[in-house]
Amino acid sequence: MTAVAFVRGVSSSFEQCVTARPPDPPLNPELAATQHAQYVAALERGGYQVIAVPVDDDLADSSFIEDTAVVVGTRVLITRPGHPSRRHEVETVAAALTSRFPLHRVRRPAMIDGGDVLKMGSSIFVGRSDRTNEEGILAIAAIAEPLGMSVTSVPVARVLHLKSGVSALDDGTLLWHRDACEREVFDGFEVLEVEGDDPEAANVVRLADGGILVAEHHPETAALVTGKGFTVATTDVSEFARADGGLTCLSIRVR
Ligand code: CIR
Repeated sequence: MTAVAFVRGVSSSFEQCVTARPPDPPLNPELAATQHAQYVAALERGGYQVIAVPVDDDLADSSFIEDTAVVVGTRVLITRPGHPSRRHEVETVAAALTSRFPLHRVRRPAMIDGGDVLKMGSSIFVGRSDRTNEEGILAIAAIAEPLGMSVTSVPVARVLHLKSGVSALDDGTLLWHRDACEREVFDGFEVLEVEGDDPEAANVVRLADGGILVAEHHPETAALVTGKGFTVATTDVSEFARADGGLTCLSIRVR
């Protein structure tokens, strides 16, 4: 099967993104759009067929498409994002996915952001965070467990999403920053600790060709991942980082 990545271009209202702290200087939609195009090119070089979901200029955060849908095996769960301002993002994404996947829906009071969902082979770790609640985690379990996958709820308190500080290099190896969650959650997996003060340094994208895409502003991560024998590509996503997003947030990947 061809590996596919769904992306959504940058809204002209990008400077209104939800952020923990007001960005200074304000977010720059033009710079973000340039970086987004480079990110898409990096996905394509890494073997993904990229499918663009239509841009919506009223939805500031909509380029963080990962939060709107979770792919579990052959099924897709359309989320109910944890931040109310982001709930309208899902319909256009659902319309783009519906011809390819059976879609499942999450009902109130469940909330899920895809940024909280980390897949490692048949193990799925889901952050219980400000954006994802227990009902949301149960909704993922309801579609994953019948497929033979396990779902583990992971308390997340110091970062926005679980994957703000953890991500997979392959099905058995992950990058982890101490602010994301307890390390013991991943007993049985090889855990590479990312040091330093920025948990997002542990957020990387697995490319379809087995390479790893790393944010250009985290050269220490690139060195760590290269040292483990992975081929590393880099791209500049600094403007998205200022909007509290990482590399994974900008696509929904199906490998
Ligand atoms: C938000 O706060 O929802 C956005 N500004 C950032 C979302 C980042 N998404 C992700 O980590 N999956």
